[in-house]
Amino acid sequence: MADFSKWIHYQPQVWQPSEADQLFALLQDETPWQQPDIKVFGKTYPVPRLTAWYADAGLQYEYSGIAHQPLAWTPALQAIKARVEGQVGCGFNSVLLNLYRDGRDSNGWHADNEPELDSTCPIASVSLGATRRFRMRLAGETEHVDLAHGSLLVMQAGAQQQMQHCVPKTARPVGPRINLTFRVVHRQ
Ligand SMILES: O=C(O)CCC(=O)C(=O)O
Ligand SMILES: [Mn+2]
Repeated sequence: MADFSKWIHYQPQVWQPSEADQLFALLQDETPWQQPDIKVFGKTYPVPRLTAWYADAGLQYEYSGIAHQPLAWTPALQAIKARVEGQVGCGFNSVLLNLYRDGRDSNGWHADNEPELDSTCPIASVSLGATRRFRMRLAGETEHVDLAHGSLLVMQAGAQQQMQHCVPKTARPVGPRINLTFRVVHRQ
């Protein structure tokens, strides 16, 4: 049996529902959401969700064949980052935000294994808003966690070299969801 518990750790309520409600509303409102293009087998498509990337000044991050320039940390994101760092016990220098507007928005199977990501650090994923299913595959087996409002999912150091994950579309009517994945990006 594939040992998913070696690679992921889920805490359902790191933010109380009222705090999580406030953070969701603030981030939905103040984030300069974009819909960048993704390259898949040489063809370009808009990503099926909205995104924003924040990081320490001077960092660069290229994913899906596109170089991204970071936005500057906001007080709300700094506060979320501080709580995540307290839970995880390591420091992060960037966060990628995703807004899944409804069940048609999704994130396809992938691993966050780009060379600019420090694979000796975990990736910490905060969920706000509608619960969405997070699927993982490891050694030919799949598993899932339903990521709740105010939860924290930690993918341990090295997980991206072992397993893939995705957030599939759903036909079930679901409201919007914001996800924040805190990462460590190498300085160039
Ligand atoms: O929305 C999620 O829970 C996952 C997001 C993700 O995997 C990513 O942005 O790399
Ligand atoms: Mn990911």
